Amino acid sequence: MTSTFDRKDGKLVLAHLLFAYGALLLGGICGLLQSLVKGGTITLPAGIGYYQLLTAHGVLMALVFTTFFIIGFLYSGLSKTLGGSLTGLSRKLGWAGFALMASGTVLGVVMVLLNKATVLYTFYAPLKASPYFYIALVLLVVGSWLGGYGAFAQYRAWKKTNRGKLSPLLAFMAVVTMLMWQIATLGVAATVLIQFIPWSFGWVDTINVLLSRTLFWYFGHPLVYFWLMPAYMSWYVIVPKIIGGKIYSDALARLAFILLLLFSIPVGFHHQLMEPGIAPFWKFLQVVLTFMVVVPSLITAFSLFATFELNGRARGSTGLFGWLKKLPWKDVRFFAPFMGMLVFIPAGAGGLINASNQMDAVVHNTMWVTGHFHLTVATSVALTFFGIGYWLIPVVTGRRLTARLNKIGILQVSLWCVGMLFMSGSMHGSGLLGDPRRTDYTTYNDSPQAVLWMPYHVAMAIGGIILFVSVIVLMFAVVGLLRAPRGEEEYPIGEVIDTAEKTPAMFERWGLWVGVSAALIVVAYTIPLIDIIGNGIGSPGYKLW
Ligand code: HAS
Ligand code: CU
Repeated sequence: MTSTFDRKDGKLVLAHLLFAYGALLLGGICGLLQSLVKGGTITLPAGIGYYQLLTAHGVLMALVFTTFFIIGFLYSGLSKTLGGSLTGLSRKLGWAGFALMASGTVLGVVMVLLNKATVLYTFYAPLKASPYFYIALVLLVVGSWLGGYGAFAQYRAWKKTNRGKLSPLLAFMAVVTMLMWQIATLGVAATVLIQFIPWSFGWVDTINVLLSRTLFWYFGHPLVYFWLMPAYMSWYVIVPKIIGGKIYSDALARLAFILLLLFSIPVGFHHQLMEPGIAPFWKFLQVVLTFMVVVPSLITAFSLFATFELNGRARGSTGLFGWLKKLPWKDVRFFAPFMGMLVFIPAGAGGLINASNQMDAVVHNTMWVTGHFHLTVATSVALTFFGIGYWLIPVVTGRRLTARLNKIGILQVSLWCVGMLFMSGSMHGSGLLGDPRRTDYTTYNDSPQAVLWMPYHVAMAIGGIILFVSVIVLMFAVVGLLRAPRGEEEYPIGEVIDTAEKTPAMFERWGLWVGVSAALIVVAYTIPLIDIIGNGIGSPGYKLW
C-alpha cells in the first residue's frame, strides 16, 4: 500500500518532529551535564545551577519532546488513515497549536535560563517561579488542546462521509489518546490558572500546597499514559506490518484503549501515597484503580506475543520462543520499538512496586523512582518514538531510509539501550539503598550511607555519556534522513488477522465512555478535594535557588 503522503500535511508533521528532536538535543545536553555533576566529576560553569539544569532537562524531555512528537505522529496517522489528507480546519488547528506550543516552549526555556523558574518539571508549590513560567505552561497546554480539536475535527469529517463504518484502528486510538488528554489537562489548567498565576503575580499571598499537588497529579499520572498510548499505537498497528505479520485483534486493541481512557485518570494519589492530608481510604481506592489500569497493559503484552508467535509459526518456527528467530532484527523500524517492549516488562513491574503502599514507603523520593521513569518514558517510549522517526521522516519528506541510515539507526538504538542499562540500572540500585532523588552532588559529610551511593553515581555518569553519544548519532541520522535520496517509503499500517471476529460498534459511543470516565473521577476525587479545600492551609512562596 505505498502511496505518497500529502505534502501539506507532511510539512505539519515534520515541523512537530523536528521541534521535538531539537528539544531532545537541548535536553540531552542538560542530562549529560547533570549526570557528570552528580557523579562528582565536574562543577558547572558560569553560575549555572544544578537544579536549573534539572528543570530544563525535565521540561524539555518530558513535556516538550514528547508532546511535539506525539502530536506530529498522531496527525500523520489521521491524515493517512482518514481520507489521505487533513481537512483545512484540522490543518489550521494543527498549525495554530504548533505555534502556541512553540511560543510556550521558548518562553518557558528563557525563564529557566534566566534562573527565574528553577522549580523542576513538576513545579511543586511552595517553590515559586516567575509568573511567565506558568504562562508558558498554559501556552503549551492550550496549544496541545488545539492539536486535539484538530484531531476530533478530522475524525468527525471522516465519519460524516463514512456513515456507519468502523473507523480505522490507528485513527480510533489517536482520538482516544486526545480525548484522555483533554480530560486530564483540566487538572493542570485549574491549578496553574486558579492557583499558581495569581500567587506568582502576588495577587494572593499564599497557596494551598496540597490542593496544587493533588490537581497536578490528577494530570500527572495520565500524562505518563499520554506518552505511552502513542507508543502502544505503534506496537499494535505499525510493528505487525513491519515484521510482515498481522494485528492479533482489532476489538481487543480498542478495548485496551477504552480501558486506558477510563482508568488513567482517577489514580493520581499513587504519587501521593506518602503525603499527609489525604485519608487512607481514598489512597486505597485509587490504588485499586491503579491496578485496574495495569490490565490494558497486560492485554497489550498478550496481543503482542500473539502477533509475534502467529507470525513466527506461519514462517515455520517451532518451540516456545522459536518466533524470536523470525523477527527482522536488522530493521531499525522494528528493533527500536521491540527493545522498548522488552524494557517495558521490568519497567512496568517497577510501577507495580511503586503502586504498592508498603513498598512505595521504601522507594518514594529515592533514585529508584527516577530509575523507574527513565525505563518507562525515557526507554520504552523514547525508543519507540525513535523507531517511528526512522520511517516517518522518510514518509513525510518523500525520501528513503537507506541501508546506511538503517545501520546508523541500529547503532543509535543500541547505544541508547546500553546507556540506559547503566543509568537506570544504577538509579534503581542506589534507590534501594535510600539514595534521595532530586539532589545535587553531595557526600553528606562522607556518611557511611552516602559512600555506598557514590559508585552508582559514577555508573550513572557513564550511562549519561553513552546516552549523549546516542543523541548525537540520532541527530546525524535525522539530518541524513532529511537529505536521503528521493523515493517512496510506505506508511506501515498493519491489517487485522482475518477472523470472523466483529468489532463491537459500542467502542465508538464516545458519550458513554466520557460519562463513565467522569463518574470514576467524581467518585475518586470529590470527597478528598472537598477535604483538601476545606482544611487547606496556605503557604507563602519560596525561592530556594
Ligand atoms: Fe509510573 C512514578 C506506578 C507505568 C512514568 N511513573 C512515575 C513517574 C513517572 C512515571 C514519570 O504507583 C515519576 C513522577 C515524578 O516525577 O514523581 N507506573 C506505575 C504503574 C505503571 C506505571 C502501576 N509510569 C508508567 C509509564 C510511565 C510512567 C508507562 C511513562 C511512560 N509510577 C507509578 C507510581 C509512581 C510512579 C506509583 C510514584 C512513585 C513515587 O513514590 O513517587 C503501570 O501502568 C505499568 C504497567 C505495565 C506492565 C508491563 C506490560 C508489558 C508490555 C510489554 C510486552 C513485551 C513484549 C516483548 C511483547 C504491566 C506491554 C516480549 C519479548 C520477549 C523477548 C520476552
Ligand atoms: Cu502514576
